[in-house]
Amino acid sequence: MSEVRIVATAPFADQRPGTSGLRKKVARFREPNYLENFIQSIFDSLEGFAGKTLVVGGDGRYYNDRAIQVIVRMAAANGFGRVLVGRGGILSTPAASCVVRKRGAFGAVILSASHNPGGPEGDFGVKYNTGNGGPAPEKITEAIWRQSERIERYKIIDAPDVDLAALGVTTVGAAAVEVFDPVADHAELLATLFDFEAIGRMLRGGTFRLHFDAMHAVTGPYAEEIFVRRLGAPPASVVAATPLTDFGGGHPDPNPIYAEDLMATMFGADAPDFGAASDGDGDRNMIVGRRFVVSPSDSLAVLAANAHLVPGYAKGLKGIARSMPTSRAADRVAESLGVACHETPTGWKYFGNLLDAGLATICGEESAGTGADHVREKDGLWAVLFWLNVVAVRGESVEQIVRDHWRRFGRNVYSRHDYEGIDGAAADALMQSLRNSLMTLPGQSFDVGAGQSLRVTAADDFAYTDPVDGSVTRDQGVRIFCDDDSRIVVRLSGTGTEGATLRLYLERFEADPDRQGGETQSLLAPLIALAERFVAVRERTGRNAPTVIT
Ligand code: VG1
Ligand code: CO
Repeated sequence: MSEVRIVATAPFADQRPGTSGLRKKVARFREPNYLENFIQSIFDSLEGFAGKTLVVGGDGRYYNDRAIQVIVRMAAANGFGRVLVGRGGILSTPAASCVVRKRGAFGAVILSASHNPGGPEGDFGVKYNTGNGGPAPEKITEAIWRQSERIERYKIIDAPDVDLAALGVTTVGAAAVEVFDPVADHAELLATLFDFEAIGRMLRGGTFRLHFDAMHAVTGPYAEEIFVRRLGAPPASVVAATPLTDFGGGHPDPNPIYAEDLMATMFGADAPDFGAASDGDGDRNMIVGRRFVVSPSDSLAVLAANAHLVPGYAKGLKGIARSMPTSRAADRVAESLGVACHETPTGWKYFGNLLDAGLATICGEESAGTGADHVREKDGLWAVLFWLNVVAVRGESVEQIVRDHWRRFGRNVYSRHDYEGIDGAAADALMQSLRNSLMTLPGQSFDVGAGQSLRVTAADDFAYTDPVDGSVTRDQGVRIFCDDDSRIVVRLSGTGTEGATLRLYLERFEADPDRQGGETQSLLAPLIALAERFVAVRERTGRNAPTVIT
């Protein structure tokens, strides 16, 4: 039997996980020992996995296959008894979460940089999920980082590559390595939650047309199985369905800028009825009606308000949870349902405890992530099926459903402005100066043009106390509230690999149905002007306009 080899190594100074795992350029990950160090640091931060099962898979991006071979050999060397690998190395993030739960695995290593571009010049990423199927909580990610700073050796077994193309079990050292179908378990789970009869009738009926764009990322095989094979939609309903190592050169981030093909189709002549896309690792979703983009924050609220129409949620919701920058549209729904709406820092890892404790059923983020307690990750196809289920039952268009929601609950007009790739030092200085000004803002009134003024009622840096384990997370983004119930949020991204990305989140409530139909950026213009005054993006970064507006 092959021997465990102990390899001497030295720490890398940049292995602290961000919002969702460790993300770096592929070139960095390919440096000798870089991947090995991080994987060993994960294993060294965990206890009690001897003989247990580890799930491994990724979004199919460049270096996925090589990294999997290394991780399998390291898992075996470190004493895992069984390693489950998705065929072809493919496993969407929600499917990984599903498999961990279904097979009672100890945890999962998911290889993805999610919405970041891929290819030899692109990004790569590694995240660790625990036995509940969810992203490792901060306690663990910080332990991994500390371990990475003092690592001296890693363990690996020399063994031939596992054939990832063939289903079946082989052995590496003392571990059984099982290559399994990455799609089946997840598709089966989703089928238990939604009315596949009603959705299937709609998709096969010949009048309603679905257009799902997998953006050459991981969801293609899942979408084909679910929409085409199980629900009977015409094969042409799913496009860009083959996962490519560089996502076809695209940016697998489903928003109106990067999902340009989807936008062109949904805003073109003879547009389909329903458009959707997902991201690199299949956990995000974008919903587009005919010539109508649904804001992700609205999407969360609409799904919660219509959950009673969906079999898996007909008995009611235990609660709703949203990340802090996500609009408060969901809070209004929670209030009308008589359940709590929890507000967490950005990143899915904060939802795990709430879901495990039964404090929330549905969760969402403004970055186009929605999901529920069927897994412990956001789930792109879950959201698309949920929407299709609601459309099938209500027999209304996406646009009608959203406009009706606004009339009923009011509209939380919402937008995010991203400034990507700005200078890191300038970004830090901007945040520091903003934080320094927080104490002085409340009570001040500001002229925002057109004879209007806004008064700041409160300003802080968001901190979160987990209601389940009491852990406290600070400095999660600056919030500025105004007297018309509007809000400005500013934070730096924790998923980028080059420079800094500044995210500016703008939200204003509009109760008047006659004014709800306006264009988002014009409705937010006074708030945008105010934000520029506080944040001074132009002056501090030299940028005149955001790179991405969602
Ligand atoms: C972004 C989003 C956040 C999301 C995270 C991971 O983080 O804002 O809502 O949870 O990406 O999503 P940040 O720190 O860049 O703002 V995914 O689908 O890229 O794993
Ligand atoms: Co993702």
